[in-house]
Amino acid sequence: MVVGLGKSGLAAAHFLKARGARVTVSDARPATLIAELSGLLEEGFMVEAGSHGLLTFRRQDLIVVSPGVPLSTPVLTQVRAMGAHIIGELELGSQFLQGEVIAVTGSNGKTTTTTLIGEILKASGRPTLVGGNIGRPVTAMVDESMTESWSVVEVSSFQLETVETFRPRIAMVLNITPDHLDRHGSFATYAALKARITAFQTAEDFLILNGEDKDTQLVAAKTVPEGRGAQIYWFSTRRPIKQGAFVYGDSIFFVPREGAKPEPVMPVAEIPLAGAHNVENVLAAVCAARLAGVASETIRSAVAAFKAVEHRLEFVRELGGVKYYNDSKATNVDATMKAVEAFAGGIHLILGGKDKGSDYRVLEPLLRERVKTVITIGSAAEKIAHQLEGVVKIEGAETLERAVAFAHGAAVAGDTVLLAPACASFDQFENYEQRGRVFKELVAALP
Ligand code: UMA
Repeated sequence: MVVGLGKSGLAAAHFLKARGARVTVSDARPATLIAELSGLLEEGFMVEAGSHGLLTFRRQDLIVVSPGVPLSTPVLTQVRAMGAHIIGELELGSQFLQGEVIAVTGSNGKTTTTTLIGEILKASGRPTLVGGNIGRPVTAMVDESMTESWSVVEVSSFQLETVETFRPRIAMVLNITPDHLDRHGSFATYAALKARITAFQTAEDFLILNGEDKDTQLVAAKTVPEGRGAQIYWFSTRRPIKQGAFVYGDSIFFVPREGAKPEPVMPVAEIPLAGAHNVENVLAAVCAARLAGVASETIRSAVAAFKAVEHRLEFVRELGGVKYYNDSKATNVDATMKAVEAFAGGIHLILGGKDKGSDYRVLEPLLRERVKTVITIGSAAEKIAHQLEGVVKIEGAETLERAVAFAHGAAVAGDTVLLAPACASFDQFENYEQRGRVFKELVAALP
């Protein structure tokens, strides 16, 4: 049984069928909205559309859920109580993936870091696959994997909810800040889910953690006490550390094991990405690549040649001295803070979309310091305006189109117009990518 017919569900269903399983797929969307429906029926899948029925879910040997389907979905709670075996698409795929796995989680920076590690490994000549939450389901990577492969897998909290053996050779937690609280209920549950990335690692494996983030330090506590956890490597932009990667003076260093001499890797100035958070992402990637045996010179040239990933603090255009940046991937408050921190001041910030139970008041000091206007869009607009009342000038634009038009009128030479909305996009867009593309089109069309 496969639940959800998005990218993950479709990949998992075909993966299972190719291995001889009799597969039923179930999606809450009505049949008329499932474009693949007739094709699936023709291929011999049983399909349930419009709801998840208990009868369909009972007596299945295995239930594979898509990341977007919470374990708390009533039908899953019911069949779990009856003893059903439920795993996620990542768990399924990882059981069959050949070669070594590097798994990247964290609240922010996952996609950039995953892509960067992929580029470094490719530059070193290793057969490299990149997938997971970044967009290519793990079950779709399996056939291409070989014993010599390195798979770099971006992993979300949604996927970690349903792992039961997932054991990456190298795992990392970049940072843990509040996100997806609407799904997970509390920050504690969300942070505990992130820690599951190391739950099945052993002393032969490596865990890379952010040495400046107290919640990721708690992840270390999860792996160490039993004495059978992964070997921990830290990264820090602020201080030399005993084992891992750090910035000292103008350069990045790596210490392969406690007591060893720090190896110089590259000057910080050669990192071609904006924002201090990207230095952290590079440090994490340096750690992973060195642990995978890639030479420092290869890492240095691959990092220097790296281009910002689309929708992540992506420079769009300069018009009349005003710079426009697309950070549509900033779908939570912490990501927005990092985006704002990348600019000294004069920011017109477009905020809003679908609220995820976030507290926007934490933005207050940064808004006071660097932001001229907050321009709100989407269904979260009212909550944002209410929470930030009196902090900064707020303009309610409702749509992205009006927000861009307003920003264009208000900004003067030297200012920055930044889309870093701190919210999901689903109230007005298909996904954050579409939101980012619409923003870029609107900006490109400005006279
Ligand atoms: N559905 C049900 N029942 C439900 C809920 C959903 O049937 O109770 C159905 C929907 O009708 C839809 C399907 O499930 O047809 C969607 O499944 P999905 O939400 O898992 O989406 P996929 O297309 O399979 O994409 C997922 C990830 N999406 C989510 O985690 C929400 C993609 O991450 C990922 O790229 C893809 O698998 C491949 O691994 C996106 C994401 O937003 C980028 N991730 C979150 C984030 O990064 O913040 C975690």
